[in-house]
Parts: sequence; C-alpha cells; structure tokens
Amino acid sequence: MNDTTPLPAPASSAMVHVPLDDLMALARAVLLRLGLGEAHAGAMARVIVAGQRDACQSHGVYRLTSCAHTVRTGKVELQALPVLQAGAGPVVRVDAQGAFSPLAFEQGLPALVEATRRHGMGALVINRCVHFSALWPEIEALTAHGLAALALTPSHAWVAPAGGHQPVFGTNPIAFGWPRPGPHPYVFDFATSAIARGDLELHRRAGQPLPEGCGVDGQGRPSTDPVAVARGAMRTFGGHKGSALATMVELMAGTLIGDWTSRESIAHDAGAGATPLHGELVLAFDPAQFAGGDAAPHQARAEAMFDAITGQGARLPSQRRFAARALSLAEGAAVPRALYEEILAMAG
Ligand code: NDP
Ligand code: PYC
Repeated sequence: MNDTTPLPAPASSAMVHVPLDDLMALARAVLLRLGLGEAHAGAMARVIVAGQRDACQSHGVYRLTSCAHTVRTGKVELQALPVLQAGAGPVVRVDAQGAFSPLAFEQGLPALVEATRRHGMGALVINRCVHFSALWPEIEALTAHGLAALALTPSHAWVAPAGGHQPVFGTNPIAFGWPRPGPHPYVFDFATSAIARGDLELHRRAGQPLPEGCGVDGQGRPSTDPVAVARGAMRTFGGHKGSALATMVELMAGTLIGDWTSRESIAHDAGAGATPLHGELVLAFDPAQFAGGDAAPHQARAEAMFDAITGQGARLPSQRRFAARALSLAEGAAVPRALYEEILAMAG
C-alpha cells in the first residue's frame, strides 16, 4: 500500500513482536496442518515471513488465511512438485502443476541464473501456479546474483480498463530490481490496480473505507466501500497508463507464455474465492554483458542517479521495507495481535 492509500496504523499495543524464527515455525506449522507437502510449506513460509518482516501487511502472514481458504476450495494441488525444463537456451520453464508458486520459483532460480550468465539474458516461465505472493522476494533473489530483473504476473479479473467498468484485468503486479553495491538493491514492486486486492481485503476486514478512486460498485458508480468494489470493479492506477500496463501483463505473463489471463483464472474459480491460478514471467539481465564492456562505470552512473533522487529528500522504493526489515531483525516482526491469535489457532 503506498503513501496515498493508508490504512490507519494499529496502536502499538495492538501489535505483537514475534522473533522471525518463531514466525517461520508458526507459518510452517499452519501450512503443514493445511496438508501441504514439506517442500511447499518451507518455500511458502519463507515468502510469507519475508513479507511480514518487511511490514508488507497485504502479503505477510495474513496470506495464511487466504491460503487456508484456497485449500478448502480444493482449487490447489497440495503435494504436486514443480517440473523443471531447462535446456541450452535462454528460456527456463517450470510447470507448477497447479500447486502454489513459491517452490516453483525456488526450483527455477538456479537454472535462470545459469541461463542469464550464458546468454546475457534469461527468462523463467512458470506455468499453472496458484499465486499469492509479493514479487520482490523473487527480484531480490536475482539482484543478489548481480542481475537486473523484471517480474510480471496476472491474477483474477477484478479490475476494469480505463473508461470502462467491467473487470478484465487482474491486479497485475510489475516488479523491477537493479543490483547495487552494499546490502540493498533498487527494487520496486506494485500492483497496476489503484490498490492491491490484498489491501482491499484488509480494509474490508478492518471495516475501513477505501481511498477515493480505487473502484466502482456493481452499477459502475465510484465507491469507497470495499465490499461494493469487490462486487463491482477495481480501477487501474494512473488511468489509461495503468490500464495499458495491466494489458501488457496479461499479454506477456498470460498469452505469451501459453498460460491463462486473469479472465480465465476467475472463470476457473467460479465464485470459490480461491487464490488465482495462472503463470508468471521473470526476466533477468546480466549487466556485464549488456554494457558491452566494463559495466563498472555504468553502474557508477546509476549510483549518481540514485544520489540525485535521495539527495533532494525523495526516497527510493523499498527504503521503507528495508528499514522495517532492520527493525524486525532486531525486535521481531510486528504482527497485529488479532491476526496473530487467528494464526495461532490455525496452527492448533
Ligand atoms: P505499494 O503501493 O505499497 O508500493 C509500491 C512500490 O512503491 C513499493 O516498492 C514501495 O516501496 C514504493 N513506494 C511507496 N511509496 C513510495 C514513495 N513515497 N516514494 C518512493 N517509493 C514508494 O504496492 P502495492 O500495494 O501496489 O503492492 C503491494 C504488493 O502486492 C506488491 O509486493 C505486489 O507484488 C503484491 N501483489 C501481488 C499480486 C499477485 O498476483 N501475486 C497482485 C498484486 C499485488 P516500499 O515497499 O518501501 O514502501
Ligand atoms: O493483492 O492483488 C493482490 C493479490 C492478488 C493475488 C495475490 N495478491
């Protein structure tokens, strides 16, 4: 959720601070109890706990509740293991076989890095995955190898095109990363909708209205009621520009990779309210090969640009996340108390 769409911060007494190892054990226990295989539970817990650690409330431990609902609908494979297809070319494919996506990404990552080193550029195509996660953990896994990266994925058709009011697009996130000297890469990761669906759900759970401009009700009238917007349509960010970016995500991470668009994902869902089922496209670029020689001076020019941004008091994307991460590593991840209790109950 960006600075223009704030959900009022809970009072500090409404938060508990949970050491990251404990939160990881709790998330794994919940996922195993839901019937997921060991490998899936581990990969999913890593992504979910990373979200909470970085204070990304819409993609942190709250996701355990929607994973549980998805399992109950029967719309996800609990044990199926990803099937990797990596040849000598730049495109690495992983068929997630209808299971959750984090394990598919983890299994494709080494082959993607190898293909990128070999060809200068590589693509990871993940097919048939149930996708609930933020994209920045995947981007950071690539910048850690010194690569630039771009990730795209559709979701369910919840979002109307600019000028219309019938859902066509998913919330379709786009994430980008650029490796930097020091511990933190440059990373942005955002939904192309005015608000992520996860944030809409958090507003609904908290009984809070949405910020203006996030969606319309079933009659196409602007609304700030999360329930009415969930029944109507969400809006893209930035009008026709967000609408075009959302279209690109449907094409590049849907039809291009032979997988479902958000419309097909929601048709398959048939009102069950499960997490979307579709594909994901992750692209990686080796700066050493793209620069056409020594990349170091060009990296230095990128650093000069970052300095020009922060030098005037503007912040870089992910700066808030990295600050939250440092705090969580020192004090444990902050989790809303009511949510923590709900998750403890889920773990039995
Ligand atoms: P936000 O609007 O919260 O943040 C978007 C990006 O902008 C972040 O990188 C954020 O950095 C940065 N940012 C925010 N405010 C500023 C600022 N003032 N100056 C500079 N940068 C800023 O993201 P969304 O709510 O749109 O998306 C949240 C998450 O939801 C994403 O991780 C996305 O991947 C996930 N998502 C997943 C979907 C899926 O299908 N799997 C679908 C849709 C969304 P920072 O974090 O540091 O604030
Ligand atoms: O927050 O929009 C969202 C979302 C959709 C799928 C996973 N997260």
